Amino acid sequence: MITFFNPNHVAHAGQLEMYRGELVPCFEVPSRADRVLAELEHRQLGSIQPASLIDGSLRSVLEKVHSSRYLQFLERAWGEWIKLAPENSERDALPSVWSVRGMRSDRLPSNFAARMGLFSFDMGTPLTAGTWQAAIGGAGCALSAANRLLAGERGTFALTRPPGHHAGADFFGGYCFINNAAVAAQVLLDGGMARVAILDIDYHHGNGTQAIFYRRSDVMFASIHGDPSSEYPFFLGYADETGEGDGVGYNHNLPLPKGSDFDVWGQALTEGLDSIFGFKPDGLVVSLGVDTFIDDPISGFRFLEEDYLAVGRQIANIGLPTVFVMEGGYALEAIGRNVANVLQGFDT
Ligand code: SP5
Ligand code: ZN
Repeated sequence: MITFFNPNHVAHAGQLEMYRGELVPCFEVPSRADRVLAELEHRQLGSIQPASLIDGSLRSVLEKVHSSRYLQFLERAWGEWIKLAPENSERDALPSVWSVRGMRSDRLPSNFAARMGLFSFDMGTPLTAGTWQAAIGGAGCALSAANRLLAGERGTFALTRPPGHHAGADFFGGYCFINNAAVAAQVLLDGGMARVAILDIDYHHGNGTQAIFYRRSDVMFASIHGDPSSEYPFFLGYADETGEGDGVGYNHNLPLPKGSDFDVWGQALTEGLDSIFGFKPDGLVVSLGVDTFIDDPISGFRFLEEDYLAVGRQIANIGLPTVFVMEGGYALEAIGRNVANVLQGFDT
């Protein structure tokens, strides 16, 4: 397993997120990636290299996954935020107003708060001084990992944060800004693969990834996650979402009740991998969240550490070149071992 890590991840370090009417410390912290990196080094699971940050092809793939006006907003947002008031440089930006059904989203407001709301869907995702640098570094990481797969590698890992699977073509949320898994999939397609599957095993439904590919037949999205009726992100991820237009039949949601353990989850994985196998893809992108862990502070599945070895083995069994992309996982003490177990299971 070759790991590409995002050397700029630490530039994104949010302070507070909204939870039950109060601002609480962010769960998505820099030490997550550092702990995974340390464990991979400790186990010597393969070469580890920083993803190169300057790559001319990055912008063109970003434009295929995200809208231009969203990318432009993200790149300039911090500068606009601190121009509003000098003391803003001390605190992160959070949205507080949104466009919902019956309101307009075609007009781009001049007001900064209005644009924060237009391009987001929750109040748990602070935008910080270094968010753009870190998020772009993550996209570069996904690009490098996908390119190495195209060069013939069997498995690669994009180790980055902030995560990506909740970010859609033109919105951030769920701690995500740029959809790294979508970037990896698009790079594989642009590099000559005819079909690519994305398997999302984060606890939370990958609403952003689903939305990006919902009307496309070249990318199948399959996801196992907490039932959105009770679990974040709530408004997408049901089993009856099967795709639209050209994309009909290429979206497969497998929601499971909060509290599910690895026995029931493993059966869903078999089902998801079966539909991916039937799609006959040339490559696989795995949105690798380990917030399915029993001790995760914000999630509800009951995985044990050794279960992640089985996850890696089962994914390896379908025999596809695979890019793993880091998503969630907030049990800091175990995050390194859980991620390393998936990659080690895949390699054995
Ligand atoms: C990538 C990813 O895993 N994003 C998850 C975003 C979840 N945001 C909502 C968090 C709600 C916090 N709930 C705290 C429950 C404490 N018992
Ligand atoms: Zn998650």
